[in-house]
Amino acid sequence: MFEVSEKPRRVERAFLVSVVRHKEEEARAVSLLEELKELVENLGIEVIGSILARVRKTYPKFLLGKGKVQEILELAQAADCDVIVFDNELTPGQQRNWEKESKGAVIDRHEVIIDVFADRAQTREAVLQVELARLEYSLPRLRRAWTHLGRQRGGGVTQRGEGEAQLELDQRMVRDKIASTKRELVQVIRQRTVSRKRRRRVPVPTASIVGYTNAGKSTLLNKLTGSDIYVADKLFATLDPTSRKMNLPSGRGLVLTDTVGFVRNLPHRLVDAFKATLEEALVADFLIHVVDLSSGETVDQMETTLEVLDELGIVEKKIITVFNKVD
Ligand SMILES: Nc1nc2c(ncn2[C@@H]2O[C@H](COP(=O)(O)OP(=O)(O)OP(=O)(O)O)[C@@H](O)[C@H]2O)c(=O)[nH]1
Ligand SMILES: [Mg+2]
Repeated sequence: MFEVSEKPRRVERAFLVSVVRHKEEEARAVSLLEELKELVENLGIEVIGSILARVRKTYPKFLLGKGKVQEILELAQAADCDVIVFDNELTPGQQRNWEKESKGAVIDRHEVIIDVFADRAQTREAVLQVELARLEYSLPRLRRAWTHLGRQRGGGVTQRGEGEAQLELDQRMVRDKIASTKRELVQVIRQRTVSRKRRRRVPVPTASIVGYTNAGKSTLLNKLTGSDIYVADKLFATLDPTSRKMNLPSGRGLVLTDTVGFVRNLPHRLVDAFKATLEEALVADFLIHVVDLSSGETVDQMETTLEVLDELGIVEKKIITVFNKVD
């Protein structure tokens, strides 16, 4: 019997890969790769090298053609890396093929983001939400040599025959675990909703602070309300919504809620998982969108935030945009 939430075996040296097919995507890919580096380093993994692979077409087996695959494997080997991280999304099959070929761990941006969230999760609700996202991510990937689930079987590629039966067993266990996690989440969310409703009985207007990760949302909340919630120069410092009351110059009160930040190519299952948390934003009277003017990616980051809000069904809410980091 194994523990589903077991921590991944420590990998320490990463080689990053970004695949671009069109010249016009290149600038964005470079900045995404920079962001991926930050995310990976946030996990305590050193980034040793990276490559922006420019290709004319992609292939189903490895995403890249044979030549490029060899080139990347040689580079990663020469740098003595124990994990290859793709900025592009890999299908479960591609991931498996890469791991077979490299005999090491191969992960993608989504897995990195889920791991960062897992690292940060503090409350029971956040822990459960991340757990759910991780389980759903792992379900089609149970055959991997390096899954979070597979490693305690020795880390070897699952043998066929016996492996197939094991796979079915694993899938059933993961499905059961998904179901029980969902049930527990419903309970936790119900409790939070009750306390929110209680708060709402007092007719104080509410606003949610939303925006790209590291934009300065928590800093703004602290400044406005004189609180000292956690602020840090790292991605996803905040995962849980925190509400604080402030007094407006007019003498009226306003309840402000800090929310989880967004990031480009945020895995859909994480958006799904955090929907409940972001509901705080859904029920607010208006939103405060904090934008980091110093990032060099301001427009892209603004668009990402608006897209995620759209995905959450928040379309007709008044938004006050705050341009931050003007210094
Ligand atoms: N230079 C400068 N830095 C700022 C400003 N506002 C916030 N910061 C810094 O930006 C970093 C991120 O701030 P946070 O308030 O944690 O950002 P956040 O949007 O809550 O980030 P997440 O919770 O990680 O999504 C911290 O190091 C802050 O000190 C600003 O106006 N100017
Ligand atoms: Mg924050």
